[in-house]
Amino acid sequence: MSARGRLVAVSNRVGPVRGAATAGGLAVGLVDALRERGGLWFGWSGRTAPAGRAKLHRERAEGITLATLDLSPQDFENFYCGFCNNCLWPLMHFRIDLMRFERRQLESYRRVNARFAQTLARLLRAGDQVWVHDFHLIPLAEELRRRRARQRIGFFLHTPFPPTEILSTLPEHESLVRALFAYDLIGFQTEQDLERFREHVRRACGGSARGDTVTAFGRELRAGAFPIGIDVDQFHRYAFTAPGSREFARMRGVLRGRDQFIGVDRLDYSKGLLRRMDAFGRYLEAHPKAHGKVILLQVAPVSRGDLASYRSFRQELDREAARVNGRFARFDWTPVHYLNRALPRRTLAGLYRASRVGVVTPMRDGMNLVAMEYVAAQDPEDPGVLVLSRFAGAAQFLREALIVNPYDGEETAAALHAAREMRLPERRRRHEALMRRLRARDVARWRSDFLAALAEAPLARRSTRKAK
Ligand code: ADQ
Repeated sequence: MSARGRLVAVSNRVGPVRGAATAGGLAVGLVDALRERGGLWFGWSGRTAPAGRAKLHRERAEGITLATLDLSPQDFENFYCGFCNNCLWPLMHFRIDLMRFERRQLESYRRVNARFAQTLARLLRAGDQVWVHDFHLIPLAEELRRRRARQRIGFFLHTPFPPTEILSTLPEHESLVRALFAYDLIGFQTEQDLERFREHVRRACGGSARGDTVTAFGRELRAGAFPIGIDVDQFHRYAFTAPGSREFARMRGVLRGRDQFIGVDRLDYSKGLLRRMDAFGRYLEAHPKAHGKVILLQVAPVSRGDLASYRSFRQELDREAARVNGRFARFDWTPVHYLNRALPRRTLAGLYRASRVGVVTPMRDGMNLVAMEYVAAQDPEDPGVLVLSRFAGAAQFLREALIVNPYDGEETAAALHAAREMRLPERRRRHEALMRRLRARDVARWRSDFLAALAEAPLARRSTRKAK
């Protein structure tokens, strides 16, 4: 491990380090590795400051150095809200109907990446291993190379990689894909994403792909699938202690013997929330006997609330939840319970465990950790059932879930019914198999596989490469 030198992680949002395990997401995946290797974590501070006054914030926590930069209010608008969330995010999720391209936003994207690279280049040491995360920072390696960074640099894409016809709708997509070739290794969530990248390189860039080596623009890199996972034992532990807690007793109390379906998602159009509400309505329509006996708890913390498209999506979802409730509610029963709040992970684990069915039905998702958390939180003696969209990366691995096409409301409604009715032996059989899959691909394996592949990525090509 020490032969690999220091680990430098770069992501749009940095931290938290303390309590990373309770924050979830990327932090869980990175903090252990950073701690082990006395690492540096670099990215946006989450704050804005006038252009001239943005400074580098540095702090140390648990042996990790955090270094963050502010964004100017203009870059927050154009880089973060604009190019990242209004252009690349919908593009990566195949939603070109929602994609908004503005040249000034692309310029801001390039400017922020260049500024990040300029600062980071000064913090790097020879022998560092640099791991860049997600679509916000695609041009970072190219900018670092321009500043003579010779370290190994890897990139991991947390979202799906879109098909070539979709990617090609992005003006200037060539420069974005070319920028990927400044990395030594790029990682995708699934084999499908990897294959779409290889296909794009062959068809749109005149390049070639052989084995894990991909060549284009006179450069060569390694590309692979590194499916992310969760910390299975930690989540299982949280859920295991939940039944003894007062909070859990309260959850049970609220349910009063009813069966709970649970959805937990950032409030984002990619997560399939509208169609999920509709499918739940169809389920109630088809099964009057379930009235009064089931509820759908949807936990959906507001995300990217600065964007008008997200605000209007929220209103639409409010209406859809109200429509289902208006149609089916009785004075003593409200079928849809809807929370716009982030919850502590222990509470989430308890909620998963108290739920008979986990409903994870994104229209498109890189992986989806909620699906995994739901499974890990179940009581092995009496587990609930996962209903999972085939368009989540997780569906490639969690084969024993009930896999649905979220565009098909009737199929999803039927799966909700089948999940609720499933007998104990089948639930146990499926749950055992799913747990084996989770353990085989947990977050520690994701991290170590990626970093081992990065350490092995050939050095030779860098000496011949000339960054453009
Ligand atoms: P996300 O789109 O954020 O991640 P997901 O993988 O489901 O989607 O991760 C969300 C995380 O946030 C989970 O750990 C979940 O527990 C947590 N969370 C959600 N709602 C919460 C709430 N109300 N309170 C507290 N925590 C909540 C992106 C990609 C995914 C990919 C991940 C990791 O879009 O496809 O799986 O990165 O690579």
